[in-house]
Amino acid sequence: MAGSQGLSGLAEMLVSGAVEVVDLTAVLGPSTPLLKLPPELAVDTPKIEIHKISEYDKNGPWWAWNWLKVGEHSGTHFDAPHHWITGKDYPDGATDSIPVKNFVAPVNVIDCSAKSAENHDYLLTADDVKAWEAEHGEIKAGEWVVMRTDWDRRNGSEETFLNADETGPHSPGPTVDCIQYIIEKGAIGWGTQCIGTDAGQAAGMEIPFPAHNLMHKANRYGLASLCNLDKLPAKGAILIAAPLKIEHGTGSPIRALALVPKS
Ligand code: 23J
Ligand code: MN
Repeated sequence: MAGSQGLSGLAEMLVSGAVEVVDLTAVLGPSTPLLKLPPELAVDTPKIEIHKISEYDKNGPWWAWNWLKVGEHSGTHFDAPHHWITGKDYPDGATDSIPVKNFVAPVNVIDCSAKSAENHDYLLTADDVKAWEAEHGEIKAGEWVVMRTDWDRRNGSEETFLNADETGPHSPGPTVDCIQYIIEKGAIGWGTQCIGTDAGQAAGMEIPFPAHNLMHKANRYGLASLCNLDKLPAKGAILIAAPLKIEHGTGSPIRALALVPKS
């Protein structure tokens, strides 16, 4: 069978290192930057807490363990369709009902790092994506599209990561027509290296938060706070991004990984 032959090839390449596993995940802890919403509009996700139960002491002499307080949309995380009002009714749109097949898929990496360094409000358009396809090849149904901005280099502090001033947060993201285009192409999801899948200024777009509104309306997914996209090829890597199976969950922190052929 073609499938088993391909998989034995992959097994060999994983063991030999011909295929590398790249970590696309930020450390999750009390200093993880979190989204700040306008207080008149919404309540924010709480700060992450890690509480020790025991560490080889009177509370547990031979073992160490912790309990966590963590919002679903914290750090490197997955957005399920159920997260947004436009996607709320899909029977397979929550963390415990999404088909697991969708957690392993090819990934297209669009490098916007230079433009995002120059303009913190840089927006990727449908025409930009088409130009990228002309150079690197078509985006196919069932594949992820992720926006490389190298924003993970700002992840050390909430201030640099959110990049807010009196006019609000400033971080790159997609336009409405960009998201409409990748949905047309059959993309399984849209990912970014910023705090959320939408640009910092996305609340003011003609469709507010288009990555959330339109992707989830189409029963598709989002990934936020991805790291190390500079280590991936434009095409050819496999993304593994599986949320915790939270009961009727809207998303979850993930350990995002990429399988990358060594060049
Ligand atoms: C809630 C409200 C607005 C946004 C978000 C969450 C996210 O970015 C998220 O983490 O899904 S923009
Ligand atoms: Mn989210």
